Amino acid sequence: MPPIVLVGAPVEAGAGRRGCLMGPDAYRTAGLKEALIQLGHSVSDLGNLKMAPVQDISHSNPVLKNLAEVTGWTRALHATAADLGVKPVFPVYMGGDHSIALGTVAGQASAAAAKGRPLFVLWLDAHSDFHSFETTESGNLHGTPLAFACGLPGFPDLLNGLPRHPVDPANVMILGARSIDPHERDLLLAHDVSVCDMRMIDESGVAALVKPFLERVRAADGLLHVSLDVDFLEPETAPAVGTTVPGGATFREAHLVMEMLHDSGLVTSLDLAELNPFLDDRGRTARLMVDLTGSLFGRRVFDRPTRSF
Ligand code: 6HN
Ligand code: MN
Ligand code: MN
Ligand code: MN
Repeated sequence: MPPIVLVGAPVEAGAGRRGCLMGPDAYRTAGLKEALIQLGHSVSDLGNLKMAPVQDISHSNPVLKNLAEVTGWTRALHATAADLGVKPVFPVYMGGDHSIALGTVAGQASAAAAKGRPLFVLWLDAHSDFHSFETTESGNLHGTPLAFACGLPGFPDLLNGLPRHPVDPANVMILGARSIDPHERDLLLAHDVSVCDMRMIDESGVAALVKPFLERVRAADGLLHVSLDVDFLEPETAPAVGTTVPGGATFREAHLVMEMLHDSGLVTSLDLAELNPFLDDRGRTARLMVDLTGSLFGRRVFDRPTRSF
């Protein structure tokens, strides 16, 4: 496994409530770096990125919130991800609300294009985040990053004239969905995105859903970006998020996904999104997110040499 690079993205401009800007520091306090070192990885922390709000940007939808800040963060994260994506490192983007993925996925996609390899995206979330800037009704731009990643129309020039490298919607899987707005549903159907909702998890289990997706990534020699939104999890298990929806993934379902991702060896970048430490219960959600990241990087319940029974 290449060295891990932690990137702090203290972004809250994309969310409907404040607090996600404390996310990167909560991950540091919860010992993310130390946990990964414990697993034998070499880890560096780039600290928190900075951004300049972009004033000369506008859009016809009057409900959009904090467009100047979100655009500033998108450009900063896009530049960082495009750079890290071509280096022999594994970037972990510590959000920050999910609008960080407007920049991280675009940057990783530009790096994948430079390497001539397709980028796949696994979106672990209660929501599909598949609004364009035209269709969002809340105006909270953390509801838009997956549509932007897939190259949908309806966005202003977030990348300052740099080319967008759209992720093929056929290379995306959303897992854990249980809150999809009507416009998002139309767009998801029109672009044929694979949406595995909670009912599918209930019926077949996460493993049966994740396995064929990973096989497709492997067959295509793809790179895999994982975007983990705290609200993928059941709110009783992970309360520190502003957009809770009941009926989420259990503790074990979430760990199993991470363990399978680790064993696949296919994941090349990760977002940790939507942690709102202001809403946490004695750091328990931050610690859970650190543990889940640990599972993605090789932690096992019981480590032993492989043997047959
Ligand atoms: N997230 N679909 C809702 C909206 O406001 O557009 C919720 C978005 C949630 C975004 O959780 O990252
Ligand atoms: Mn999200
Ligand atoms: Mn969500
Ligand atoms: Mn909405």
